[in-house]
Amino acid sequence: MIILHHLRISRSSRIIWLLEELGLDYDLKCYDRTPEFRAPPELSDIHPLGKAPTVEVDGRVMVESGAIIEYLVERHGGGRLAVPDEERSAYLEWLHFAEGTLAMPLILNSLKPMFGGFGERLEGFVSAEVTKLLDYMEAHMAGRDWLLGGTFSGADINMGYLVEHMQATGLLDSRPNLAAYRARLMARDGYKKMIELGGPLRPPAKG
Ligand SMILES: N[C@@H](CCC(=O)N[C@@H](CS)C(=O)NCC(=O)O)C(=O)O
Repeated sequence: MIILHHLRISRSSRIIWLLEELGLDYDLKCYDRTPEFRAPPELSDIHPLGKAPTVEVDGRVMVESGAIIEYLVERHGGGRLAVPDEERSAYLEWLHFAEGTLAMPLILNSLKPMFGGFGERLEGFVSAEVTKLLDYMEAHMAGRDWLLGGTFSGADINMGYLVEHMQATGLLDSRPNLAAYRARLMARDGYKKMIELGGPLRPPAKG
């Protein structure tokens, strides 16, 4: 049995979505964030990093969303979300772009209020980087439904969580292709199930 350790309001929601799209049985264990918005100590009992997602599968404890998505699709997907050979290199590129390049500046940018803003040099670095990456994605999504074009894949699931950070920080207001992509992601049954089982992807906006 696959066990998913899910931290509420976090990236691990992605793996709920993936497991639902793959139609797999799994055991979902949910954890709440601490008042400091960190993972609780119990997650460190499962894996020393104490991060989410953490998945127990095939006798191993696995971390890193991109690796988990790649492994579950290939070993347990039974053909679901399989990517045609000719799209494989683009698939791997987008799957790993999400966490390898995009996540760090994007999430830093959305956590900025939590830190009371950044100094001038960090602010300049993060905002220039976020603008470059999102403009690149906006141009890529022109005329495409999904990251690979017509094929919905695990790369879209990895990206979906980050698209929510884009939305929450107003970055989609001037990027219609990415805004339409978000609407397509949200219309999927697996996305809806993810929210139903795992809760929201972002903390509620302060009124
Ligand atoms: N690159 C990793 C990042 C994992 C990660 O940083 N997860 C966050 C949740 S969004 C976490 O566990 N934060 C809680 C903490 O570090 O205390 C992945 O994609 O799985």
